[in-house]
Amino acid sequence: MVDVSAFHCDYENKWCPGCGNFPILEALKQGLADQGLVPEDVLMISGIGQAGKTPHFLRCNFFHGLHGRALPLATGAYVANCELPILVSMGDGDCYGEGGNHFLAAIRRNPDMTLLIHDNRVYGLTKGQASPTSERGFVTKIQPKGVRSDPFNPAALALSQGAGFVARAYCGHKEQLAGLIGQAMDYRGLSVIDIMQVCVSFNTVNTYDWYKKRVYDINEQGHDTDDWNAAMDLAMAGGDRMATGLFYKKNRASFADRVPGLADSPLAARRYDPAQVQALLDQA
Ligand SMILES: Cc1ncc(C[n+]2csc(CCOP(=O)(O)OP(=O)(O)O)c2C)c(N)n1
Ligand code: SF4
Repeated sequence: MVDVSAFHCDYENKWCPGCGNFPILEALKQGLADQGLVPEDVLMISGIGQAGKTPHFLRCNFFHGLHGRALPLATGAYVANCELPILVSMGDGDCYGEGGNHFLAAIRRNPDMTLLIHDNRVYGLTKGQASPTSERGFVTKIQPKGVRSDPFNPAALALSQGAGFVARAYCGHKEQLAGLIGQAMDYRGLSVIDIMQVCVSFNTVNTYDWYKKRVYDINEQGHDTDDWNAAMDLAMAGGDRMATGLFYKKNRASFADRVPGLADSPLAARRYDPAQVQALLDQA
């Protein structure tokens, strides 16, 4: 068993005290340690935002890319070495706004990686603009009369597009999140975990108290994770009860299963053979 402290990193952390990113980071370390992984074997890719800083505070290999672009970067790393455990850390603005089309493409391609979306329903890093998951009416400095658009429903969208592993978690329930991260890493294909995260500085609506009254664990209540219709009902349910847990799991061909060149061994493990390259050039 790997100790959680193996993933500890001393880099100075400037997240606000009380930020929901802290328990997510702790759950992440726990989930990785439970997998028996060591930092040298883990790759995390992120984009821009408070959530995008997560790998700075985790001992692991990481690449911090552009806003919204973590998924294509991670897909590139996966194509190079489809045996690497890859995690992607994004904010709701990063994943569903700037990177929305990459989210759709990743569901279609189904690369084997774990996507963690820290969904605080606001743009934290840029000081509080509305995000795609902000509730209609949510007031911000640049939306003083409230957001006019309807919020995006991540779990429902992922389910509707055929994602094979769809979960929703809450930052205040670390044990549950660590368990979901473990299950996501065991799944072969894209696993999506939308994590409801508190932003204590710029979202005074969706607070710890607000969530505490609403969240419940569907897996403790015997939800059937094979049942797509039941999963969709849970994802769509509004009101005062907010479902968390693994909504849906189904085996799908991963990206490596679909591309014959990746089936035998990862590209990174193959020897460069200049003669083969020359032969291809000669044929061109
Ligand atoms: C192409 C581009 N557009 C806009 C920005 C400015 N920007 C930086 S972070 C961010 C939003 C961050 O919000 P979110 O992804 O929800 O993450 P959080 O900070 O809340 O964790 C924006 C708009 C940028 N860096 N690059
Ligand atoms: S602004 Fe919000 S998301 Fe960013 S560190 Fe502070 S509490 Fe966390």
